[in-house]
Amino acid sequence: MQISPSEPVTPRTPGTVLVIGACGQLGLELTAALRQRYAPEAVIAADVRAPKNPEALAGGPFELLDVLDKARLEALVQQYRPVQIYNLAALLSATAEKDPAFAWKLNMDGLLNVLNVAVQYQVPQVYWPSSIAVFGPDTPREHTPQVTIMNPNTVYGISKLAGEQWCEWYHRHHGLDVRSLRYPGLIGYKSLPGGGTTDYAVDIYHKAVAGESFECFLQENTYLPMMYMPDALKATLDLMHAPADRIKVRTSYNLGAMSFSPAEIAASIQQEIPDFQITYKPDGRQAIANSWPASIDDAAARQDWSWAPEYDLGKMTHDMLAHLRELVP
Ligand code: AKB
Repeated sequence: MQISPSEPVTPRTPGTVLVIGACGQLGLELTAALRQRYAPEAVIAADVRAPKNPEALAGGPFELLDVLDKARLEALVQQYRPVQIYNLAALLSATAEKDPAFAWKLNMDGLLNVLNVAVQYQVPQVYWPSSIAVFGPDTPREHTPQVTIMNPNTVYGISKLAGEQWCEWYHRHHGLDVRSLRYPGLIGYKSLPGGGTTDYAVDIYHKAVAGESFECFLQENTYLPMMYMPDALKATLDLMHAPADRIKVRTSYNLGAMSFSPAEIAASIQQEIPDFQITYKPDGRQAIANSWPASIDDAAARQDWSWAPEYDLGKMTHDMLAHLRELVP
């Protein structure tokens, strides 16, 4: 693949950052965290649609961008000269199974467009999220190692595994400083996920605070790796700010925090809301969950750039419920 850097390269505005997929669950919160860290106007939020709640991204610039539209992506990179691009645009696991062709196109071509434009315009750093979905039914389920048998059996997982290999390839062949994390299920109160298998662990808190019972689409004993959003934001920013010589993994780092089942998250909610009830009605997402790890070994991240999570299930539940109660009086 031939990619030639464009000439001449104009000077960059220091600190300009482009976040693609800024209206998604992670995008909204990462954009806010980056705007807190840098000047708000230096963080360009971009998405294929404007945010449903305009307040959510009101602190800085917003640009419409379909990551599949190469010309528009290039124009924005020429205009803003970002020093970092975060490409978060993707279809998640459950949605991807319903539209495999589009999921592959968005998840793969979107990443390649970003990697190519970053090489062409000498963008110093790229971030791209991978997922526990890169693992499959042949993978050891407990304390899944960084390097192990993978064989994902979902479209989302296949696209994430291929994407990881592309990131490594661009680093090796073009010297691109592209970094990545294999996120577990992410849980936050500020934004809703969409189309994932781990999403039940967000919805359950909303139902609990609304005084409703929750029907879970996974069986009560299905353990999955999970993480509270503040830890995910900290991990992402710590990874991106670590010195390059500390980044030994150029595919994607395993990242762990906690692991629980639907029965355990329900019990932790019942500590604070004793009347809360959960019922179980597994659907097609059960098969996806069964193919994923139950817990993650993230020793490489801990060793290379000092990763350490702050939240366990009890601490997360307490914080989630407190914040959601403020939002839903
Ligand atoms: C999903 O459930 O699809 C995502 C993921 C684990 O990557 N939350």
